[in-house]
Amino acid sequence: METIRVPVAIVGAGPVGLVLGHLLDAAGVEAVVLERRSRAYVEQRVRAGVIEYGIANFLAEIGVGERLRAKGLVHHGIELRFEGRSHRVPLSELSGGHPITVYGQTELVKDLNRLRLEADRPLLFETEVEAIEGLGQDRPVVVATGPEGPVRVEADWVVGADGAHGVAARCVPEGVFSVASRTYPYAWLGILAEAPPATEELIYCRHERGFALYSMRSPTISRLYLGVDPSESLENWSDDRIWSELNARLATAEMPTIEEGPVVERSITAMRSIVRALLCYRRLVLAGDAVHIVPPTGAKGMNLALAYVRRLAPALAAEVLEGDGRLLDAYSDACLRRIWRAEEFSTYMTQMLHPHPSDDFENGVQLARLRQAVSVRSATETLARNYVDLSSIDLADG
Ligand code: RFL
Ligand code: PHB
Repeated sequence: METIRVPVAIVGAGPVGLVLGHLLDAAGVEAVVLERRSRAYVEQRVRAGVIEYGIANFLAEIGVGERLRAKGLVHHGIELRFEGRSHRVPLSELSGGHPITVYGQTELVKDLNRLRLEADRPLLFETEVEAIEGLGQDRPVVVATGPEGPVRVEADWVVGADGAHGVAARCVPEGVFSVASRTYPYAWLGILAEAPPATEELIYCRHERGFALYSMRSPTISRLYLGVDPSESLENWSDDRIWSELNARLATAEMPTIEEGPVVERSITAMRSIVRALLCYRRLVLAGDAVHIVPPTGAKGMNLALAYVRRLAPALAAEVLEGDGRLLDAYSDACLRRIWRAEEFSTYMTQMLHPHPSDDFENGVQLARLRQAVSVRSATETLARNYVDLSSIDLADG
């Protein structure tokens, strides 16, 4: 059995675990990152596309902005499309000149992996964590299995950055923290297509047939989503059916058809919200999707997680290097405020854009909200500022 002794063990090499590892490294704190999947798998797992203004700057500041700046698509607006008409939300104009960057999570993960491996810092792929033992003691033990057999990591602190289905949160005894959640009656069928985007900016579309989102990854790759019933199965969706449904929902007089191309990836993701009310339990800290899930309509999940990981690194460093736990003590409360703001915005966007087949009241309210969002300046501005950078709006109580 391989035994590793290290101040911090990070479970999960998603964007959160990798950014945290990088920040700890810069602060002089040694960490090991354990990832159950292969490097190739995590570098191809298609997910987020939109990076907030402040997060793009943060990534550049910490040295992972080079390819993001070179290859990321800078967008100054998004479109809301409903009742067959397009309405542009001028994001930059309404948020102090700040754009968003469209850059795939796959690319960011590639950048972060490369950085860590080039710096010769431990990143163990195909190493699945099965349990975290002795959480109440000074040195918890991470029990895992890697390609060569069992691995045991004795750490001062363990960070569960292992996503929505990870093991870390399950190691906390039941009843220690409450979990607030909501399941939405929608799912997204997402495709990646080898087709040049037919539009320069993202289109969020509410159509009587359902939601649609037109996004992209590069000048030659489109990323499109259809709102579908959560019970839908991919088998029912041939390429022809997907394109014809996208066309039916997105078409307008100015854009009668969309550019089609080979579909290279497809998946269905059910929508839900989850908030765990505590981020630290003894010597375990949870971060990212391990703590919260937001529906993807606001493009907030990864942005939210990275926004507070920048707080977690100095808090852990103060604890590990100086035995000063004050920052870590304040960590849960500060993050939870931000998490609830992201839930609020994501819920607002989700509920406004997904029609209900048989609820005329809900549909009427949605359309009234959409009309307000595009015609009342203060409403458009609030949407724009929240979309571009959640932290650009200061709330009275911080
Ligand atoms: P991740 O990315 O899920 O990474 C967790 C990692 O932990 C590993 N793991 C384990 N490793 C070892 N042992 C175990 N027992 C393990 N269990 C799990 C997993 O293999 C994985 O590599 O979580 P992290 O780092 O917290 O990052 C969260 C983000 O991935 C997520 O919030 C975003 O993808 C959400 N999201 C979006 N966020 C945005 O900010 N902007 C967007 O535009 C955006 N679009 C989206 C999205 C998520 C989507 N889906 C598929 C849920 C669009 C979609 C469709
Ligand atoms: C994406 O490009 O994958 C994307 C864009 C906007 C969202 C969610 C996902 O709200």
